[in-house]
Amino acid sequence: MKSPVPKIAAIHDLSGYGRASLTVIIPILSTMGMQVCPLPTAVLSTHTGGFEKYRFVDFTPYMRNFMEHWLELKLEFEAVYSGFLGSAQQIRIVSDFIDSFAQENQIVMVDPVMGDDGKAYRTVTSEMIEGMRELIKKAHIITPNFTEASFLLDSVYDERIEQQELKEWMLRLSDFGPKIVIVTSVPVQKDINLSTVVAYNTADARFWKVDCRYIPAYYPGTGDLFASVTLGSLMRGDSLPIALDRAVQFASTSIKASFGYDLPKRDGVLLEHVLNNLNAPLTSITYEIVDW
Ligand code: PXL
Repeated sequence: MKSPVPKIAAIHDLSGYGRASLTVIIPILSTMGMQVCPLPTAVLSTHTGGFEKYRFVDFTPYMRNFMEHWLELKLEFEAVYSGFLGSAQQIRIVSDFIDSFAQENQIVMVDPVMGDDGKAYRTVTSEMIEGMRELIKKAHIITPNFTEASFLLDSVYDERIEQQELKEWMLRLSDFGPKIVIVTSVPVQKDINLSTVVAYNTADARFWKVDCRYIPAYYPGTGDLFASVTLGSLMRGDSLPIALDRAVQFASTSIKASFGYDLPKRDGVLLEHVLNNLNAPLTSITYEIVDW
């Protein structure tokens, strides 16, 4: 019998402290009614955003073996979702995972985590960027931020990007293959306190955007938070703009719930205070259709 609870294979690292990657993804998608099955890429004592001397175990040597066990068990996943990957080899493993577990009506979401604010993370090499360009060909949905989009396209990161060029970026990203392209942290020229999430759906050739007021605090893990809420919402049957709206509002609520406390940013957002919002109806809809 088919389970009423959809299964999601989540290929991400497990950082024991600090609320990022799996420790954000699992509670969010569980609260939204989905079973998360983690295939860890690495196990860390803490995430790397603000902690020194973190301990790190690379899980690459075990990933294929674990994947083979799941194949032996004939496990089926309604979604495959990958995020931060530590090496070009890991990117190839994710690519093989997607091929091995492909099934009809499955959602493959690749969050090509590689950098932020125009800069690549320390672990990212040009071979990995090339590998990510190959991996996104197999995804249905990609969620790069503005920095990662510039890396994938080999285009210059420029916060003063014009609308026409942004549209071109979205189309060029969709040319890689994904049906839905979502670019986060897109700068808004007229207002430095604003950034926007822009999405393109090839199915109906429509563009959407949701504005996000900038909150002066950087919390690690908010990218994972945004992508997992978007995935959960789409899997529950929400439309793309509603899923984006829910994800932006949840990210904003999470940051506001945390900002009033004098706690280290590296601890992440106080997710436990806001998880229940994921099952509440959206009380205001802020998305816009973009007429380019
Ligand atoms: O996607 C956030 C993330 C994932 N994995 C590790 C991290 C971070 C953010 O700092 O350090 C190990």
